[in-house]
Formats: sequence, C-alpha cells, structure tokens
Amino acid sequence: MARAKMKHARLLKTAHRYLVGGVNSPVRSFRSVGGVPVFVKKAQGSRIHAADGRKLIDYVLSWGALILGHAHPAILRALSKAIKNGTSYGMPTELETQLAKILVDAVPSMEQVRLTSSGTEAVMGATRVARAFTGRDKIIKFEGGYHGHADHLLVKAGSGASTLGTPDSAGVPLDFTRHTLSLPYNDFAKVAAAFKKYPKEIAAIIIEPVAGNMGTVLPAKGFLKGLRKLCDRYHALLIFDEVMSGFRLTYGGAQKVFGIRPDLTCLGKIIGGGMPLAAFGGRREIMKVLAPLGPAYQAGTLSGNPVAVTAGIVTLQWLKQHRVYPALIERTKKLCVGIQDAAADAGVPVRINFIGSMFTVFFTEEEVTDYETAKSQDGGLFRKFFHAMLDQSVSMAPSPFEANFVSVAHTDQDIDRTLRAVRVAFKQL
Ligand code: KE4
Repeated sequence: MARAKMKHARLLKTAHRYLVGGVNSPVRSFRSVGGVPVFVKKAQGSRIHAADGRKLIDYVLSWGALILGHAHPAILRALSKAIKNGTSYGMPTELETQLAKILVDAVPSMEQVRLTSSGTEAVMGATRVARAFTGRDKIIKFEGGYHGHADHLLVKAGSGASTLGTPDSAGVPLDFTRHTLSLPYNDFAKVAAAFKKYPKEIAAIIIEPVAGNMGTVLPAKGFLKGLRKLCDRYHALLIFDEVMSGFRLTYGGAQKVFGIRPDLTCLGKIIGGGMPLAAFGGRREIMKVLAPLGPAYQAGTLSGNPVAVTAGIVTLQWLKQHRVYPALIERTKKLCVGIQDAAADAGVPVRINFIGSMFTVFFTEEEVTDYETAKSQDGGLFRKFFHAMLDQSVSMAPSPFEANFVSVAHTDQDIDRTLRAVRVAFKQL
C-alpha cells in the first residue's frame, strides 16, 4: 500500500505545479478525508484502474454520471462513429432535437429544453428564466443543497426564515447573494414564513428533490407537495435540480417517484453518459422567455455538441430499452442493508440513507434529515472508514457530504466483495 500511495504522491506533486491543488474540481483533492488522491489511468465497468496498478470497485462513477458503468461498449461504439463526423459545429444538428425529444418524453414537466455543458450552467439558466418569467428577484435554496458554483447560489446557511444570503465563497460580492434565502431542508414552516415575509418577491424555490450534496437526504413526507402548493399560492416557480437525481432513481426524474410536477427541471450527469452535457427545461410558456425567443440571455459554445449528445442519446436509450432500474435498486438495497448489518455487528453507529441507486453512510445515531443532522456525523470515523475501504480497493466518495452510486455494471460479486471489505473496515474503527 505504501508504494501505491507513493505513486499517487509523485503524480500529485507534478500536478500541483500546474493545476491548483493538483485537481480540476476541489472534492477530488481528498481535502475532506486527508491523504493523497487516487490518480486514475483508465476505467471499465464497475472498476477504475488506478495509476498504481490496482483495480478499484468504484462507487463515485464520475459523481453519478456513469449509471451504465465506465466505458460502456454501446457508448464507445457510438462515440467512435460520431467523432469521425467532427466534434462540434456551433450550428444546429438533428441529434440535439433527438436528445431533446427523449428528455421531453421522459420528463413530463419539460415541454422544451435547453442543452448546456454543465449542471452549473443548467441551474444558472433555470434560475435566470425563473426570474425573467416572474419578474421577481429572490430565490429560496436549502442548506446543504449544492446547485453548481454560480455566484448567487454559493450562499451561507441562513439563520432565519428571512435572513438574506451571505456568500459562502470568496470572490462573491454580498450584493450577488442578497436575493438568495437559504433555509433548512425539510423545514416547511421556514419556507412558508419566507413567503409570508416576501409574498411578491420570490421568483423560485430551487431544491434537490432528493438531496445528494449533504450526503443522501430524502424529502420528508409531504414536503415537496407543500413546496408545490406554496409556489402555486404565491405564483413562484418550483425548480427541481435533478442534475444528480435525474434518471438515477427511475427513468426520468425523482419528480416521477414523488408525483410532483416542478415548473423547471435541471438535469446533468447521467444524461451526458459521462460527456459534458446538462440541460434545463420546463413548460413552453416559461421557456419562451429564453433567447433567442425572449429577453433572458443564455448561451454556450459547446452546448449540444454532437459528441456529448451522442453519448447522452445512447445512455438514455439503453436505460429505456433495458429496464435496468429494478435490479439496480435491488443491488443497492442489498449493499446498504449489508452495511447496516455489518455496522450493527461491529457496534459502529451508522445511519444509511439510500434511494434508487444512490446512498450515503453517515457515522451518527441520529436520523439524517437535513444539513444540521448530516453535520452531526463523526467525521473522524468517516475518514478512517473511507481509507480502510480504499486500502481494500473500494473507492467511495471522498467526503461525508456526498452520495455514492451503483451502476448496472456492479455485479453481485462486487457487492459481496464490498461487504467483506466493509466488515474489515468496521473492525478497524
Ligand atoms: P456541474 O457544474 O458540476 O456539472 O453540476 C453542478 C451540480 C448541480 N446540481 C447538483 C444537484 C449537483 O450535484 C451538481 C454537481 N455535483 C457535484 C457532486 N456533488 C459534482 C462533483 C464536483 O463538484 O466535482
């Protein structure tokens, strides 16, 4: 193991010279868990091939994008053909219309969509459309919710229902967040109070219908329905940020599972099949405020490029044709119940939140229903567990505030092997 870590340390040292923190996205740096990040050489199915030669069972899966597993043959075949036609034209293609139709057919609340290259851009577009459509400025988000790194959504947790946002990042002017209210997830009373305080000023609520960025946290019974009613009552829009949950729980959005129809939906990750592609969309009457039809500007050089769109089309067609969800959900449940049983046998306090094929192991006795309770977990235990699993060649999300994912490429043998590693890891805590 020491040699493996030295290999990554050497790669990190060189990376540090040219890349800030040696990475292109902070969470990959292992800052939350300590130690040296794993550099990957390649990946296949449920495995990543680390630079040190080890093959790790992967539950990060490019942060949820790879529901079919790494380097899926159908995607590779389609990409190798598509790339021969060029990589990007900056002009419309039939492929984009085909993907848009697939999304509209799969997500009934989306009558029209706009494709982007990242979830951040999709959320930026959706919140701008909501503000343009309603003519209002304020946005409600939830503590522990992450919607990409747009200035106005990098907001510190609010202390009260009507506390206007303060930046949660350097470089974000106070003015840019003063229209953002950040409230506790699952706290309906606080949301109702905010609408009471600002009855004609709130453009939208943006929420992860299943939270994944405080760890996996499910909406309380009736919470999403309550938000829908408040938005209807105060003529605000309900935005579901399904960048992570879209096509993760079922074919379409979590909105189908919970039976709630948002006004706007953001998608990403899975819909790009591992390529840079995201989307936002909603009712035609709302989306028509968007340029070139309306006054709300949004654009992107590589938006809807044929290579990324091809990966998205193949992924979504595969998900629709192969009915992958029942087995995927069953396998995820087997893993999570197995971890819970192992924790009980080892006397380790854990709470596991899981839905569809996403899960988080929280080292706490408390039920985790929001960011506060997510923060009650024992970070030290998490770090030890994370590294004990990595030392046994199981790669999990390197942060206690993230979700893990299972792909259709994960076999029962992978799950059994993971559970054996879990039992060893719990003994080391
Ligand atoms: P991107 O800009 O990273 O494509 O998407 C932003 C985003 C928006 N909405 C939700 C619900 C998301 O989960 C994300 C991005 N998720 C993180 C993982 N928690 C991406 C990983 C990273 O930041 O490196």
